[in-house]
Amino acid sequence: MATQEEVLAKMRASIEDYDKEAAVAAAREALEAGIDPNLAMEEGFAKPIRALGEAFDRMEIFLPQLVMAADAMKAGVTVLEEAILASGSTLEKKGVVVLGTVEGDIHDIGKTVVMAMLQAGGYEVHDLGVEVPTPRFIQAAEEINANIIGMSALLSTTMLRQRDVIELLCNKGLAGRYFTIVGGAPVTQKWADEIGADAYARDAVEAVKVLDASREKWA
Ligand code: B1M
Repeated sequence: MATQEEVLAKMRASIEDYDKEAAVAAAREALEAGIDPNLAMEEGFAKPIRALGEAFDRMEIFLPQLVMAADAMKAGVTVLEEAILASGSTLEKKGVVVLGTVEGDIHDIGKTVVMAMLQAGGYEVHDLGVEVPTPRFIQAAEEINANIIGMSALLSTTMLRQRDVIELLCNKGLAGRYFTIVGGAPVTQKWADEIGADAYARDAVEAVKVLDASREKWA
């Protein structure tokens, strides 16, 4: 059987080669080898896609290549996601979350990972998808009687929409009604503090920890 490092190398290569089938096969191999799906997600998929993002930045690769790499990653993530979800299937419901990528932003891989981790951690998550209009976060939270509004943003331009949602909550007299959590590559604790978000998480694992530590706010 291949070693952990060999399997992770196959996962990385599948993203670098923009190869969906190889990504799915390598993700399955990682699970069969007993590799922690969170470790596989970070080391096998997230690292190479970020490296390709930097290569795109330096104009060493073009957008279609980045899209193909992201497609390969999404296919592989689906396999890992199932395993992460299965690991949390018997947990109690700790809170109800509406989660989405903010208006004008189509990045959904990180949000999908956050959703899987929250579900595995015992949260009921309603995925609003990408490019979610600002009022939709609040409307959805009202409709399903959620406790938490989660907003993902990957662009320094669209992170401003996180602030819009929080401002709209205040304008509607709903400040404090929902616990707000923000994240995404350009988002920082400083930004979360500045816009009055209740919490910030650097990654999906931290999102679960942060919400777990704040449960008395809605329980
Ligand atoms: Co885009 N993109 N992209 N992109 N892309 C970035 C974000 C960028 C940094 C790349 C770069 O230039 N180096 C750059 C943004 C620059 C900036 O604003 N600072 C960028 C750009 C510019 C763009 C376009 C504008 C490019 C163009 O058209 N010229 C365009 C945007 C279109 C739009 O949204 N309107 C665009 C498009 C795309 C693709 C379609 C090619 C593809 C997305 C495919 C998809 O999502 N279906 C793509 C990708 C893949 C990336 C990079 C390379 C990787 C993102 C990713 O999936 N990471 C990215 C570079 C980077 O991030 N360094 C980049 C893996 C994922 C697991 O991590 O999403 O960070 P991440 O999520 C993490 C944490 O951030 C956190 O937990 C997650 C899991 O650990 N987290 C949360 C995320 N959301 C959270 C919410 C929480 C808590 C934690 O609470 C609610």
